[in-house]
Amino acid sequence: MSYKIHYFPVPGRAEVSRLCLSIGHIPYEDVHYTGATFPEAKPKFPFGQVPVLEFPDGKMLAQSGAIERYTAKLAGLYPEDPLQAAFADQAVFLLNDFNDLFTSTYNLPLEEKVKARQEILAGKGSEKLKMLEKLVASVGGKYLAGDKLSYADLALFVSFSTMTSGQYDGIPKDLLKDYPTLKAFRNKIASEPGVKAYYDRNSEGFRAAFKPDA
Ligand SMILES: N[C@@H](CCC(=O)N[C@@H](CS)C(=O)NCC(=O)O)C(=O)O
Repeated sequence: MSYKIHYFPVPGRAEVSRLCLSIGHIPYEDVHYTGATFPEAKPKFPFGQVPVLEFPDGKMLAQSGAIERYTAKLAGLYPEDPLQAAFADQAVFLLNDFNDLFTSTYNLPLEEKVKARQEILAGKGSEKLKMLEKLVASVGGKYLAGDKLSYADLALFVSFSTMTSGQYDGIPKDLLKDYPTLKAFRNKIASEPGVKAYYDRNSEGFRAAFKPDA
């Protein structure tokens, strides 16, 4: 009996938690859904959405942010020092502000989606990217909270690998060309042994963009 992560077969909102469990050598199983199989499973989840972490005893935890923090704590990837923990959370909440800008674009028809995303990137999106770049530069491009890897580093890595995968209409693969510190940071986290090992095992689909040299 091990943990189960219920989600779709994409990185998305489950990937940071998968990475935490994997880096922490905590056994878990991925349970994947498709558009066709999800509706039948939906009612069994606490809030009708995924990701959901299922415990060996059948208990279920929803909300990606809660699952990330829980799995990070299990794996030693959530700082024990309260201030460092707050700095890790601060980075993740700023990243969420950036990611949330795109939420309203997901279900738009292609042409409108591309236009909306380009407008976001030209405006509020670039403001947030500049802030994220400044934040990463302020820690000397090392780790976001203290002197070791935390779930916040993984969160930035996952978001920027996803965004530069070429799979998001309207978001260019060279999104980070004007943000060299963010780009170097993404590459550095991709090269962390536990992260690299995960993508050596899981390189299907757009996870090719999660490699150090992508
Ligand atoms: N705030 C939630 C949002 C979860 C969410 O939007 N899940 C989507 C997939 S990314 C979902 O389950 N969609 C199917 C549905 O709502 O029926 C979280 O971060 O976990």
